[in-house]
Amino acid sequence: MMLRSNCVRRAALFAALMTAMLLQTPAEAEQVSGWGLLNMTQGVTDMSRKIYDLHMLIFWVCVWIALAVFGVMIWSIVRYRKSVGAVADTTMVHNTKVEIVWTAVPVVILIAMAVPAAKTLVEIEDTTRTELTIKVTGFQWGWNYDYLDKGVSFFSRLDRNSDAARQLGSGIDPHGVDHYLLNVDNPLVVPVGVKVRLLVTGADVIHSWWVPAFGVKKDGIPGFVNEAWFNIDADKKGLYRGQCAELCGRDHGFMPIVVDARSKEDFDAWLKEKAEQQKQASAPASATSTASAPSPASAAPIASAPALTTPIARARASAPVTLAKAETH
Ligand SMILES: [Cu+2]
Repeated sequence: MMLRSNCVRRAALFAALMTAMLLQTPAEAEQVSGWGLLNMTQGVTDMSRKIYDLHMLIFWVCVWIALAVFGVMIWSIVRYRKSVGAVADTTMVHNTKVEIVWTAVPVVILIAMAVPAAKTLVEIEDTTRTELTIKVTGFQWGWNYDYLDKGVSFFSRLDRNSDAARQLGSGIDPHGVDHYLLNVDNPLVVPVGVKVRLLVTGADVIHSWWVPAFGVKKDGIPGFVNEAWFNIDADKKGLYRGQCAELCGRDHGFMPIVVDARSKEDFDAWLKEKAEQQKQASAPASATSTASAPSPASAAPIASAPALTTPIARARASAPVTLAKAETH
């Protein structure tokens, strides 16, 4: 009887502590140094912040359940040990009330967690009202980006400096390479403040397009088209980095993702220029003689040779382009 009343008192104390800690978490959630580095990023989209908040909510629920269960367990083991003459309280064995309580409480906790989780999942899957659609195709080992109905398509692969440094016996110190293994030749360019829809697929094996700052990680599976979307905060222009998140073969670790988020105006200008370049490049051979000349970072280095049909072949023939733009986030 005494054990039961003690348990109830301590359970109430833990519940009060849980509530207090849950209220404290938003301040801690903003940490971006020290222990905060171990946590997932809050990202630069409304959705990524919602995912982060959900993650923190579930995290603290789990932490406090663990503390309550292990706390009561350890305290009971020490307080009621045989060496101090404790006698087992058998009133709780096969006790119907207790059975009901410890079945109902976890069910209530699970339902309480399922509600915000389902709400967030539904939002993640809501690809309606998008303004721009980009088809993302994973290749061994790189990404092809198609701006649907915009006449722009290009291949994005590991930048040449990283590629050179990673070769066995290259003699190049990776520490001296800017964003070693995290840079690409042609970043995906998108506008900020616009809901962008991605159609993600794979051309050979399963890949996964993952950019943590957007809260997007979507598998690219051959024969399937998966949807994802993001809407970058209007004031969060800059470069965002990601990687393939599905073990896809030998060079899986060498197919990074770089997204160049620009203002709507800059993006429109870039898209127009890129479309024009690619239109010229795909014109009859006589008209393409100038298209393969070294191009600036924003220019289209692909499709200069009509005979190169696969994205990889086109990418290999393209001029190296290095990201010169400073990161702004
Ligand atoms: Cu991959």
